[in-house]
Amino acid sequence: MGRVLSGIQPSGQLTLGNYIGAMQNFVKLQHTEECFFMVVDLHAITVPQEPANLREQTEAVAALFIAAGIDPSKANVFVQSHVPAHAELGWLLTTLTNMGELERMTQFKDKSEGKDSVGAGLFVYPSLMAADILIYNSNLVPVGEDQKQHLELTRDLAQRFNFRFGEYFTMPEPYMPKIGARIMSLDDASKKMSKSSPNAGSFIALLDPPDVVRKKISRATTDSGREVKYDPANKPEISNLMSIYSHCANLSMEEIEARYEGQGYGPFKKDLAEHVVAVLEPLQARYNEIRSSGEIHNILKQGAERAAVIANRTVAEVKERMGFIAPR
Ligand code: ATP
Ligand code: LTN
Repeated sequence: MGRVLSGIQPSGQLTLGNYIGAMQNFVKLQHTEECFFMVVDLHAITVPQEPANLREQTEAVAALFIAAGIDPSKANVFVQSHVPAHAELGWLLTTLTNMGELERMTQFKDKSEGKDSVGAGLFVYPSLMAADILIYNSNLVPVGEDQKQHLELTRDLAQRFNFRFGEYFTMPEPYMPKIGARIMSLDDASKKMSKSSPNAGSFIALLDPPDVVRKKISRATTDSGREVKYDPANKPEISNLMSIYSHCANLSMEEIEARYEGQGYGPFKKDLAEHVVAVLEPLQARYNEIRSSGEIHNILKQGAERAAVIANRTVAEVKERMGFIAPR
């Protein structure tokens, strides 16, 4: 059995991109691996968050994990800040990280672009992410394509630590869906679907009501042709919608192409909306149940307790190897 860790930021409404790129794999991996799934609140505050929003979104993301099918008796679900060892290892790894490595990170470049002032936390964010992963000696990290570069840095830091202080950390690998590792915006297929987009029409939120989903899909940008064909280079908009279709209806691209041959985009979009709604409706019903029961707090408490046992052990070992003395 391997170890799996991943995190999602409570920085807005979770989208279909988060679901297809990451959460569907969380659900799959829980059956065969030892899993740790976190709401990464310490990462979310690398851009300004209103305290009331942060509180609400943290509970919402945790409840969405369960609503999406994560079984808390199989996987550990918890909040990053409830296991303070993450922040401690984050600092230790920050001291092993070079400025140049952080300057190259595309997520940092994207999120700091055009801003007058950028917090130092946003810059050192990848070292904390490396700590999240290495603290459990995780070997698999289910993420979307945008996180690949952070994973590469994590491996470099693990190697650097092992070289300087003796073999200790496991080398983690990204685990991505073959299709759908990068779901694009509905209004611009050159941009990733993002929960922090100012245009709500660009993403489908997991909690969007059915009619909103139908409207957003019917308005999604397409090319001026009429052939439903998977061709990401020449038909990026339709190919993106087909990736969503494929995940929600569990059909291959060939099956989707065959189904809409000669029919144009109208019937395709209509059916796509119904497949998305069929995935989201039961998820939303479970979400509402979990939120109103208040049971999420027990789940998070248990998850953090179990995670802390392993995380604390790692930090103690790392500090010992780096030459820190323990209190006696
Ligand atoms: P933002 O878009 O606001 O920057 P985010 O959604 O990328 O945030 P997280 O919430 O931390 O950031 O992402 C959680 C997981 O979802 C990550 O594994 C990320 O790679 C994945 N993910 C996010 N957006 C997409 C997308 N459009 N397609 C596929 N996977 C995605
Ligand atoms: N950086 C990720 C969120 C994240 C994460 C992690 C993902 C924080 N810690 C550990 C996987 C493993 C993001 O922005 N999507």
